[in-house]
Amino acid sequence: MHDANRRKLLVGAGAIAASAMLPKFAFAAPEYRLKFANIMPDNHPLNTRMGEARDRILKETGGKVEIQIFPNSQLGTDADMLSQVRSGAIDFFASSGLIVATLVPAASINGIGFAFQDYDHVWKAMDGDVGKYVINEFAKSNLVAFDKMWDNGFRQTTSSSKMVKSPADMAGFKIRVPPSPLWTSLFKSLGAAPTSIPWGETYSALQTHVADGLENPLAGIYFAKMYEVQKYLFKTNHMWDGFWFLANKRSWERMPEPLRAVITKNVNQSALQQRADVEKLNGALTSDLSKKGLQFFDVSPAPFREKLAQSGFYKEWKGKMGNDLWARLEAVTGPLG
Ligand code: X2X
Repeated sequence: MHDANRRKLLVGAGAIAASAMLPKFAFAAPEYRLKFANIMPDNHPLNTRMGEARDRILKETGGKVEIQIFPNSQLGTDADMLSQVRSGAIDFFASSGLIVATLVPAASINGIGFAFQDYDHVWKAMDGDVGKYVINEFAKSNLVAFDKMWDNGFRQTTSSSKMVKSPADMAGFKIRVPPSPLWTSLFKSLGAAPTSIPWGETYSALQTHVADGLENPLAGIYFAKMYEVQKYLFKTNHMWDGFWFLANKRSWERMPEPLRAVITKNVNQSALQQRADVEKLNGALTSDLSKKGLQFFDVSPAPFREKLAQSGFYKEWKGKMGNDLWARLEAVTGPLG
């Protein structure tokens, strides 16, 4: 089917499926109906907290601004939604920094392997000079990035068969990664055989052994039930990733400033609450996931990091990110590589 037709169909189907996610308040017809889409399940904190933001925005604008939420890849893959937000077919899109880096390369910066020790480092960088740099790069592509990133989490490695306790165990490991150059580069540098698969197709790819492994935050593994198709979890903490909340520039700027202020305030408020949710969940989910049958292993990240350094990963990505952005990151993390 022609791409544009397929997209139209998907948008139609999504609108029906998402009707349960429409706001509860009754006002006169809204002046601005805005679409927000993403790949995460509807019970992930990204969507539950955005649901709250949507309700507050509707109320505080007296019904003028109504946001419709399309979760769970209803409108297609991340790549599809990235084109939709660029064309204005949707107004808002929440995307992994690394995935949207296919358009804005600087947005890969948060995914540099083993860069962040903890959340303190993450938010210092992303709410500070690293984030400012990336937001400025988004603006050059006519995307308005909100200044508070949402949390996806620190990523762990899972497998359905193989033990992955050391870099040597990575050799030939068929691991699913999201479609993005940094993810592929990181796992190739570790000696694995990464395969890029959109999130919506990941469960079945693991089920049919198109890939044997996954790397994801605990919340992603939990809400998408990946424990049904994976057996072991290795706490590699190899990367932190979050979601940029992006707006189509034309659609954003056509709204009067006071309405934009209400949206910004409420989306950022929900982002901060969502960060707390995800951090808590990623701590609490270990026992839930164990009960579901996932077996946990603590591994030492240091040898993985050394392997990355030896393979030239840091040198390569410093070159790609440029000295300015790299220095902003190292100002928080200390020297990398
Ligand atoms: O695709 C994934 O693995 C996800 C949802 O965790 C991202 O980080 C984009």
